[in-house]
Amino acid sequence: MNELRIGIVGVGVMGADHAERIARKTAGARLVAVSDADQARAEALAARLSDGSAGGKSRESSARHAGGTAYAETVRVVEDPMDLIAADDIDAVILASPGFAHAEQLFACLEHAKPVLCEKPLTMDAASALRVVEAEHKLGRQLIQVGFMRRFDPEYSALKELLDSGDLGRTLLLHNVHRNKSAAPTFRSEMIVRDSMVHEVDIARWLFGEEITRITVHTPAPTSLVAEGVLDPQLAVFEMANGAMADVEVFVNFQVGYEVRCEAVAERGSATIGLGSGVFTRAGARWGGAMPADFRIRFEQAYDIEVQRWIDATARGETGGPSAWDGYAAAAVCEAGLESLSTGKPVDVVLADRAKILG
Ligand code: ISE
Repeated sequence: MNELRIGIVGVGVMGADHAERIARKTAGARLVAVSDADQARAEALAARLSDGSAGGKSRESSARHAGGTAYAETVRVVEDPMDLIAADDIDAVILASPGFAHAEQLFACLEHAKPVLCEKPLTMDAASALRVVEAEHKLGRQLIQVGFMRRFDPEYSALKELLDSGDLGRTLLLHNVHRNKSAAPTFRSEMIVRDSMVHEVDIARWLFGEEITRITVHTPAPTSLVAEGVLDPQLAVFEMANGAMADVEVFVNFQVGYEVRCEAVAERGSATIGLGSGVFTRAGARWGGAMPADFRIRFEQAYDIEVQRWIDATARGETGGPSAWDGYAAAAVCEAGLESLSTGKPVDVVLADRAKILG
């Protein structure tokens, strides 16, 4: 089986992380091209991964490709992301561009029948996300996987398995905590919903196997360590279609480190993940361990598993994982969440009829 030839659109934090992952860790794929609005950033990454310093994987099978800027032996820079998506020597695409660029790029992937791993959010609003779902459905084959990587995290997977086993009875509640050490000053209140809370939106839908029907976003007095007007932390409550509930504290300027916890409360017990499975020490009248600095460290394994499974499935001509519908449903919940953020009131989630759309 030939290696899957991958192109990455957007090589900021996540795109660069995936590029390194494909260069160093995954099997069965190689990075062929990258594209970024910041050409210099794309060039620096391509040069770094092309000059043999990537380490780990053998570059022997890599060929020099025509077109684009010539970069050492392997990775080329393509100025226009549409050209990268259309290129004959790209079998599959990772979209890690800003969310506002996703809709157009996803339509291009569908047009060229390119399997695509799309970082969240699928698109910026529910209406455009639904158009993506419909366009993919018309093709009659799943090509889009959304980057809700927590589903691949061993702790979340074990929790899901436990809840699905029924050993604890019916799941009644989820309590979630999602804290980042710090966020850029440009990370406004809306982004806390759309970029951060969206993970708990997906996790609640996935763990319960139910849609979210209503969301309320509360905004306690903000920390003094953020710019004027940024509502951080936020406390949200999701109401599930079956009557269960989930709450989440999202606090993106926690100062200490990265912390993601989830406790599921069921009829006959509870289960908690994210307590920090690293080395715990007891010394000098203190006990504890280190906290990861950010999500790339905490969820490194989840990203590795996510991308490797995507490569393997794509090589088999399949796509699995979180679907465009999951991306659309999350977008619809976030849209209602943004309304609740501004009004402080509960907002019903408007979701298209899945059976009507997907048959
Ligand atoms: C970021 O985009 C992520 O996806 C992280 O998992 C999340 O913790 C962070 O708040 C987001 O900004």
